Amino acid sequence: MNKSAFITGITGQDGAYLAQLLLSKGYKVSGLLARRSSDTLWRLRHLGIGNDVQLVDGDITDLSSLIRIIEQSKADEIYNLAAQSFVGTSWSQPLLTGNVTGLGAVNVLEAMRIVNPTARFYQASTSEMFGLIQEAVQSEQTPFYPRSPYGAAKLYAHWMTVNYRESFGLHTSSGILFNHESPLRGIEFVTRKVTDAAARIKLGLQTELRLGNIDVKRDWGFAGDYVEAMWLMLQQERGDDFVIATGKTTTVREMCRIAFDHLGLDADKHVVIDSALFRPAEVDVLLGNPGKAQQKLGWQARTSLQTLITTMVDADMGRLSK
Ligand code: NAP
Ligand code: G4F
Repeated sequence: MNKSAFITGITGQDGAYLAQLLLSKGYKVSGLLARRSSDTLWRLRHLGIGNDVQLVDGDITDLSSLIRIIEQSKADEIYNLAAQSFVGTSWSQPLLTGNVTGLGAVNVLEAMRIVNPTARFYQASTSEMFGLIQEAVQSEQTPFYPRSPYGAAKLYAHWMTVNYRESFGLHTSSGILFNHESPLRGIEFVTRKVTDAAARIKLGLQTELRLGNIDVKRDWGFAGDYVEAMWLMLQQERGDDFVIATGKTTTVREMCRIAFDHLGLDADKHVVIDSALFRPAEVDVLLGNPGKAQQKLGWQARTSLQTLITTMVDADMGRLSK
């Protein structure tokens, strides 16, 4: 019999790629659809899977809807990707972020424990939990030091995932994923903001790009590679925690240069530093060690930053030229 999976956050970047991957493996895929006034199904349509997944109304902050949905779905695998995932917004909406990103994960864990305890659970943890880094290269052993309400909410969800594994013997795994991007990335995140702006400047639709701190460094990979790691974690005999990263780090400044160069533009002529876009506390550098994932899951990142960013620029050029 085919396996079934339930994804919270299915309308987001990772949810769409994960749904596509699971469908390609023959899974029956359902996902949580939080009611919104604007169109949130564009990513699933973009991947051509809008009609292949079953969407169920509910909200991650509503335990009763999750109990009903998880009971009905009888899923073998539950992926919790739903979150208020934009770090910048977490300072202006700390309580919402705590509710959705932190407590929301525990709602899913609790619903699973009550009505489907044999399912396997994936939690979308994050390198933001390392925050003010305590080691130059971050691994599963590196102590956490979150620097934003988002990072703190994710850390709570992370420890609850570990706690449900140790307290109740549930098969729960936590993927500590470093930044991953794609043409389906939300426009508020810096890579997509840059690739969209470079395309607009090339097409004469705008002249400048306003950014905050461009000296920060991130370990950026491709979302399509990273959802494979999520799936691999749930195929292991036991739940565990894994860092998922490329092992390379690059400044925002250099990432901009790649995007602008690709279109024959000079980033220095268009980027304007805007102090209003600096964050109250910054995560200056992230660099992950994916050694455990490579050894135990056989996973490694396949897409270079150059390929990732130029693909995103091309996708934005295509969208805007239409
Ligand atoms: P994303 O594009 O922002 O997607 C977030 C998803 O959560 C969307 O489907 C959104 O629904 C849903 N959501 C938000 N509030 C909800 C609520 N109250 N109830 C139900 N659903 C809700 O994020 P992503 O980049 O795909 O990331 C997926 C997960 O991985 C997130 O938890 C993120 O924090 C985490 N993560 C991401 C990265 C990264 O670099 N991308 C790295 C580490 C960890 P709508 O579409 O309706 O808004
Ligand atoms: O693209 P960002 O907004 O991503 P950030 O804050 O690293 O968070 C992303 O990755 C996390 C994993 O580490 C996820 F957990 C999280 O959900 C999200 O997907 O910003 C990257 C860096 C930051 O240091 C930011 O200060 O870029 C800097 N930056 C400089 N100017 C900017 C801008 N970021 C944004 N969004 N917009 C700017 O104008």
